Amino acid sequence: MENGLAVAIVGATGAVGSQMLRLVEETSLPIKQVKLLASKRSAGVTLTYKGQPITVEEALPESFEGIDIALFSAGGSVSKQLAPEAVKRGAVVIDNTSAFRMDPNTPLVVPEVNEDSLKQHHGIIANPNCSTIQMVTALEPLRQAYGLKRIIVSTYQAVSGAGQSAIEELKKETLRALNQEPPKPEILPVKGAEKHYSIAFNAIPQIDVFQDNLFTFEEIKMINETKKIMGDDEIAVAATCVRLPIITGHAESVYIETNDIIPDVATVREILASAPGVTVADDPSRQLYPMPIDAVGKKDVFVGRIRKDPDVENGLHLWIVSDNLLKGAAWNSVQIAESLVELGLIRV
Ligand code: NAP
Ligand code: 3JM
Repeated sequence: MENGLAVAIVGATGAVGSQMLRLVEETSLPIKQVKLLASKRSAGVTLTYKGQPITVEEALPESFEGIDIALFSAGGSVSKQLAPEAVKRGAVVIDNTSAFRMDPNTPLVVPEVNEDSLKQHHGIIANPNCSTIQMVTALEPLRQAYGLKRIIVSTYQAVSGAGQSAIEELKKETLRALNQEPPKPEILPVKGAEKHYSIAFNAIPQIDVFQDNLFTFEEIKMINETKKIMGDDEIAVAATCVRLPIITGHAESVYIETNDIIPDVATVREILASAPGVTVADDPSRQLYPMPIDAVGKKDVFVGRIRKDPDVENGLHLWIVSDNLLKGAAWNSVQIAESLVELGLIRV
């Protein structure tokens, strides 16, 4: 048999899947075959991989015959149905949905934070939520240095996190507003919800559905996933997730309380500057801070506006920005695939 990896992308036509395809083109992994899967609707569509046309096929259980790595990004119900079928056929699944994230048998992985947990996988590896990934990537080096007692985060999230149709809705609603036409939202804040609100020139404090405890599911994902990835249920986490009229790039205002007192901001900048996957952009004297526009297309997590709380000696404020489709989704997944090979957990 030919050496190399056969990789399937499930949801290849979507906002996340199309980024996965670009990153699979760039990776140094030895790839012998790429299979592109989506729903019946897109079967027959042609996408390109390294300049060669590949026809998208309908994702079916038998699609995974001979596949080594399956990158799933087609929603939770597709993952629940097809990820076990892929595993049954010998594939390792890297799943971008919330379907398996909190399953105790499924590692939930951000390679910069808990790469070793990949060793415990049973066929499925979960990729965390976009907002969780960028936050834990930036906070883990500070947790290592000072210990972490509490996190309070408010997010400023881009519409691409809700898929291709939400990007279209932002564009349409913006045009309608500029043309003084009445709003006609059909997707946001949540597909299929009773009410929809226009995202144009707005801020919507609802991402995903409400839970009994009055938090939204996006907020609950951030809370639960952060504890699981950092391996510490004692960290207090509270989140408020807000959708903004930005196409790509999530921003987060993050407040942390550490166990040990942080000496000064310069030390925090040094720790973060030497951390993997993190870039510090923090110089108020030059008006330098991260913004979603500058993060688009980049793989790193950007941190700025670092300040010590004036009243709480172990309190620190940070502003964390990243491309939600890259580190928040597709890049973290491809990184996991690269880690699996580096750790010898997958045969090439
Ligand atoms: P999207 O732009 O709406 O794309 C959805 C993709 O799923 C399309 O390729 C679509 O194919 C495919 N699909 C839909 N139903 C399917 C079915 N029954 N069988 C096979 N494929 C099907 O959404 P997206 O933003 O790329 O997100 C996709 C999923 O990834 C989300 O639902 C979410 O679970 C996850 N996600 C994760 C993160 C993260 O933070 N890790 C971020 C965003 C999204 P068609 O072209 O055929 O419709
Ligand atoms: C981001 O199953 C679905 O309808 C997808 C909902 C969704 C998720 C999720 O819960 O998997 C949309 C956008 C995510 C995510 O990454 O958590």
